[in-house]
Amino acid sequence: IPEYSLDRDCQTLSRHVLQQFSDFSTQAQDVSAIMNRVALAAKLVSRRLSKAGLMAGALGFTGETNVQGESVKKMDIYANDVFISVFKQSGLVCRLASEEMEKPYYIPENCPIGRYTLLYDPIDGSSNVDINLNVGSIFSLRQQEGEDLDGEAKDLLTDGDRQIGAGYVLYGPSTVLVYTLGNGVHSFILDPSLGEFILAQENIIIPPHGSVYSVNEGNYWQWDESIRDYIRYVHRHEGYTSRYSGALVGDFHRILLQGGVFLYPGTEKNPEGKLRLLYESAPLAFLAEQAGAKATTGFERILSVVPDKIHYRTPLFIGSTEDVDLVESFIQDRV
Ligand code: AHM
Ligand code: MG
Repeated sequence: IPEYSLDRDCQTLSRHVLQQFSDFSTQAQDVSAIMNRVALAAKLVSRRLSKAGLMAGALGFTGETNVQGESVKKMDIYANDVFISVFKQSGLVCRLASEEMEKPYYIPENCPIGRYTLLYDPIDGSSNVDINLNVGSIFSLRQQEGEDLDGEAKDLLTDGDRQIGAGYVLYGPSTVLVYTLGNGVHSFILDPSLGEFILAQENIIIPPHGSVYSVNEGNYWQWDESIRDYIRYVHRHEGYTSRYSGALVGDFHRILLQGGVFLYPGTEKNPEGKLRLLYESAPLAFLAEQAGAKATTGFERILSVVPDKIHYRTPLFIGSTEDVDLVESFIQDRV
């Protein structure tokens, strides 16, 4: 039985999204319909994850390799297809672009009237999936700009300030949805008995400094000396603590609520790092800035980066302003 505290008015996600708009314009209606669809995808993925260990054929690898050169998990495909199927009938989204698909997926029946493109990472932190640890989904919403005549989606290769909405779903002990439409960052918790996302926190602000630094230190010898200098700095100063879960959504969520910094620098083998701009770094950067914090490549605001391909990667430093500034000062001092 849900026992909400009496001072909470059980605001649902759909009502909250509508209230982000001052009118009932077409855009307000479209975006709330899209957010409802994202929430439906989240519920479907959440339900599957909660039972995956009991189901035959839900976990493990498919044997395929995706466009990123990574082994594909069955759950990656399931979640990728869930987003496609919930948006197929939406009439709103004309294209979907995801980590798991080399080229965007076109929904011909929604084109050209579909006025939006959804970019997403269906399962972020896939290495956690088979061992029942937290994973996430990340999404970014863009307005269709001009026509995509050659089907190459070149119009998506623009900066992150063009996002009209972004967010993620964290599948943890509870399923949490965090979103922004450019007017603050808000979080919702799925009440499985109601099948509704209920408001948990509005206008979240990331503290200017936090004790956590979150990075895969296994890459230490592959980093640039400036990043090693920063890590040596936190090792030598009191008050820092390390947390790294292998799922960006979970690591970012901790920082959203408690402050700190997440780092995925370039390495010798992959100078651009691992994380993809359009459906991983840019949506989280939009959330970070809306929560009063920062996201950079070390040199440039993540939201200003213009990619040259859909699966473009960039180093990512994101979190509390003072902590990101400190990382940046190490990087820029070396140049
Ligand atoms: P994925 O979307 O294929 O799971 O890759 C992204 C994930 C992030 O969630 C996480 O921060 C990072 O990759 C972990 O990578 P590594 O194992 O190199 O530290
Ligand atoms: Mg990912």
